[in-house]
Amino acid sequence: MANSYPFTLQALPYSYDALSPVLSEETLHFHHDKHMNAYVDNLNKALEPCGRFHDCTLESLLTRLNELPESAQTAVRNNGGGVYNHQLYFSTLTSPKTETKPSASLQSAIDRDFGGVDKMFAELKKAAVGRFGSGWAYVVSDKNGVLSVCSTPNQDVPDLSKFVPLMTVDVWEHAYYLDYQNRRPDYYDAFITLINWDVVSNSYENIK
Ligand code: MN3
Repeated sequence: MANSYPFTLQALPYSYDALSPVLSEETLHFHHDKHMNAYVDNLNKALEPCGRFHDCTLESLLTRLNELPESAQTAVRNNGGGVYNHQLYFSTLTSPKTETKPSASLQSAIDRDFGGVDKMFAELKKAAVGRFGSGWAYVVSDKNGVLSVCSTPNQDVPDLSKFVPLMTVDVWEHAYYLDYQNRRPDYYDAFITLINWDVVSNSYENIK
């Protein structure tokens, strides 16, 4: 998609039934076509009167929120964050039948910083399940390739001037309610089988 105003809804890089049975076709239609689409539309509406910012990338807008007109700041934070988070979320998933694994350098960073993939996923689970209300949990890398887990409320994003988010779990109920109702831990356990390590490894390789 164009990475500046007007933003467009990025198509899913797989079919709507590709993540089934972990996430149903129905969930993907609602989540992508309705929820994510609304963030795109509302981001464009908020930016429409802010001509000076029409060439800015999404990442740049989200790291310079306080430079925007005050009347647009909250809407860009919420909806720009919503677009950023959902792009990351959907683009780093693949069918549970597809076998991918971390690249050698990502694997060694995971071993060094977490003590292995299982421990990384356990820490990410704590952040995802422990997030009160709606929000996100991430595995991020700093600019030196050091990995950590963090979480944000609402549609906030990690500090993009310091961190590159590599993968994320959407813990808004709209992401899982049709398939898991209130069982967020079950959603998490199934969700991590969808991670597309090829995409995640590629974004890690591009940091250094
Ligand atoms: Mn969502």
